[in-house]
Amino acid sequence: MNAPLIKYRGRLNALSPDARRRLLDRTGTSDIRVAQRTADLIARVRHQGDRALREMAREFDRAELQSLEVPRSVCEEALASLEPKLKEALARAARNIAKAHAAQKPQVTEVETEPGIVVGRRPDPLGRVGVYAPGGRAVYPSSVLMGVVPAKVAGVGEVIVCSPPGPDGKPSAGVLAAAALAGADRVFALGGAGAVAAMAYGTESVPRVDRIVGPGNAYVAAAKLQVVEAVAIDAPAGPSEILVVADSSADPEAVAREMLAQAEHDPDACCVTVAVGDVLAQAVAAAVERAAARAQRHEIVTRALRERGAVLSVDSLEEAWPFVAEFAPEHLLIATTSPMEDLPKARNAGTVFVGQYASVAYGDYMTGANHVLPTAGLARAYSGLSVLDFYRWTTYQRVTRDAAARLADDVGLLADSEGLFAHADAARGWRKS
Ligand code: HSO
Ligand code: ZN
Repeated sequence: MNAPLIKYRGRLNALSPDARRRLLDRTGTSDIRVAQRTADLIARVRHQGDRALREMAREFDRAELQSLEVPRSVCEEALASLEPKLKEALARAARNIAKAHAAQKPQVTEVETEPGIVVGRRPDPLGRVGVYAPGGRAVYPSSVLMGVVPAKVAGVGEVIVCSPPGPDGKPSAGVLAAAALAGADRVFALGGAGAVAAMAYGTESVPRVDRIVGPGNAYVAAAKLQVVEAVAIDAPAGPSEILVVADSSADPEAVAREMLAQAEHDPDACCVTVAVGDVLAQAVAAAVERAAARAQRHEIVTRALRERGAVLSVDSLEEAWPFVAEFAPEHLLIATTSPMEDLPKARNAGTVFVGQYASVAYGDYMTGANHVLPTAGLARAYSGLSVLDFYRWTTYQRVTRDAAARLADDVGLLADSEGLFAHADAARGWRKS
């Protein structure tokens, strides 16, 4: 007992190589039994379809499902029964998400690479998308909006939502209400690996989708990785993370609030502050300790901070940016004197909160940015969910008669050099003699 509340303290540069490695390595423990059980569940759904899904609902959710699909009227009722102020807040969030994502819509591009040769690329909305919404501790109607609204903005043909049922056979009312508000086309009372398998391969009741998005528990994450032969997925998302970069302009209490906000998501959440100067670091650590002591989700918060919390100091901001890039946080909050000047220096963050007034909570719910983001350092290469995830691209090329004649000889030469003589023939077919 009496382990310090914040696991890593002191100077960033003084962290032992081992501590630094542990702080940076947030990849999940890939449990072989989870992978095996997930594979069994997927196989059951592939072979027995709806029957397997009903059995799994009985087994895992203690739900007796009449129909796997939740009628539209039930979702509409859930929306209508929301407390009016809450409903208005959810609608405001949906509007902002729609606005922000509409601005991201991609365009057709065409370029003439040589006279008479045009190469084009056209975005096509996906035909059908599945949005997974977890049950249990992480029932987040806001996440339903983050998946469904951008898909609808992109013009996806059909958006389905899967979320595990409670014992009454229905997903949580908040999830149903958000699905109705966001304009989901169909909702299914399905959870876990079974839901992922159903969306990947299709069953009698559940249509196969082209891409599955949305976070889930370890089984959902494992299942998504196991069905990639059949369906596209989004970037794997694990426990929440925040990295705050703060200088003397930052309010330590505000920094502590941000640390607590992401810590309360998950005992495996990773919350880190890099502060300029020891005095600020001390003040932030003290504020985090006070806030943790009175946190409502005390158990989760303290476990997260004890396991992975960090408040580290640097001599100057310049020292912080290489660490930011290496850490590649899901959320980065830049609480500095000139946050807009610092923004370009911040690399590899899932999403950035510019200036201390930009609380991560605002982005989690309301600014319009997406909160489905890469974690565990995957922000090095992956981006947060956006409207682009709901398109595929078709490239095309157009060649005039004259341009064909100009291509014939060089393409023939390249084809000959690869021993592909029919290619060479096809190329030379339009030669002008
Ligand atoms: N911060 C979470 C998203 C969320 N926050 C949902 C509140 N509700 C993503 O890491
Ligand atoms: Zn959050």
